[in-house]
Amino acid sequence: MPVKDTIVALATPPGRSGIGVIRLSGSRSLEISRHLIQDENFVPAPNRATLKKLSDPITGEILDYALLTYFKSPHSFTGEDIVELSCHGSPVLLRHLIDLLLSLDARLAGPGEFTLRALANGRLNLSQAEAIRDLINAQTQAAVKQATRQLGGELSALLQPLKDLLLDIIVPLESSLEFVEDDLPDIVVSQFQAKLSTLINHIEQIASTFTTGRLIRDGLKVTLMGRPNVGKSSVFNRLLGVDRAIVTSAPGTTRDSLSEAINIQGAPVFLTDTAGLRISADLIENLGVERTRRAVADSDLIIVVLDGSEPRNLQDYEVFNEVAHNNYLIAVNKSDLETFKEIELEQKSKETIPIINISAKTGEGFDSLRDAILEPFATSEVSNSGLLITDARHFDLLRRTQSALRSSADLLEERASEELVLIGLYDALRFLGEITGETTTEDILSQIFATFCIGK
Ligand SMILES: Nc1nc2c(ncn2[C@@H]2O[C@H](COP(=O)(O)OP(=O)(O)OP(=O)(O)O)[C@@H](O)[C@H]2O)c(=O)[nH]1
Ligand SMILES: [Mg+2]
Repeated sequence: MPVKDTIVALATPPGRSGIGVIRLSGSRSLEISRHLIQDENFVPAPNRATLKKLSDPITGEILDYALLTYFKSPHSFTGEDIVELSCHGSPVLLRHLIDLLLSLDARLAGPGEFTLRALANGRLNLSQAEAIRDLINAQTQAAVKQATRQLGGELSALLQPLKDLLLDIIVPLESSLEFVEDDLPDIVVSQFQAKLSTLINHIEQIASTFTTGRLIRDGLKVTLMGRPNVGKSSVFNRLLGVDRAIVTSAPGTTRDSLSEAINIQGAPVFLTDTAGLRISADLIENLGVERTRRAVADSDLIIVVLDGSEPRNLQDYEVFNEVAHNNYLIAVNKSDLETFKEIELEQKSKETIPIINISAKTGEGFDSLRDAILEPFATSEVSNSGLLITDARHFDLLRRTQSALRSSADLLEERASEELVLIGLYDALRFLGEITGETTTEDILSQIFATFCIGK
């Protein structure tokens, strides 16, 4: 990977803002910036902001008054020379300044390239670099907390004792390979076995946090479904806490799917209200029904809304047919009405499908509904957990570590030769190392950094 050239990118989001920060990293950062401030001899004190006039290097026209901050290698985020220009946050101005910097031979940074350079220069490890991406993308407080912990190096700290324990098995096995003529004595073998099973259990426990960790990071897609007028939009509004969707007493009010993000116990939930499911002569309504079907296909969970104040009808059964192959729960709405009846499902799967009585009008039953939404996905109270595995890559590597260790444990049990036992142990060590990036190959790195945004 070329790390010699000097890269530039907007570090703040595109759009109008109070300030916009342009960041340069590389050995020529300062030299390139000098052209914009038209002072060839400018030597800023590191880590200090200086107010400077930025001008067009050719015409001399003043473009902005900006704060220039210089971070001298190796004491910077990337480990290289960095110049940050805090300009006024006009998208037109910022684009023009970046164009000028590019014409002065800086190169536009690729996604995550600043962080990649930080990694290459040993300023952070791979799981910390991933934590920066996750922190920026975090949707809830709980996700921010997890990313910050990982950024602080907690994941690497958690894995280090495991690697040490693994080396405690590898090293004596290697030396017995060299020096011991006979088979390993039983007592030694059982010591190794005990250590291996401690390791396997520990990794199991860490990996099992992924169910909750994934939920916190990626969230859930939940779709409300039901025949017209059962109160889907009313349920949607109450879960949101604002009157977002239009509610009327006329069936067929919602024509198009409507999505909003909510937060349930720290987990981001993307909630979609849909058009009531019925076949109608109305073209727009039928298009809406098509969208409903698409939302259903794309959801982790469907909430089938029924009107508990009325008997079930054919349209309700039509809804059950639509969701038969999905993960769903049933919310029986309008529990505040006199005519409300708890439902008896004739479906054979009734024991496994949660049924919750609610009233979108009074809010009754909504706490149970929220719990029921997370139930199948969260193993523990979401916001108060310890460090969680949030990344599918990490989870996969932990699983692979486990199976490598298990195969070594089996071979040890069969008294197979030390060489064979060692293969799985070295694999396990490599997999653990890939989490923090000690043993990650170039192409995996580029895949990971492709998921970053530009300017990070
Ligand atoms: N009493 C009572 N009325 C409710 C409740 N929830 C919804 N309603 C009423 O039921 C009617 C339909 O509500 P909506 O939320 O528009 O129903 P919907 O399922 O979104 O309807 P469509 O968009 O037409 O499919 C409105 O008159 C609501 O005020 C409830 O819990 N109790
Ligand atoms: Mg509606």
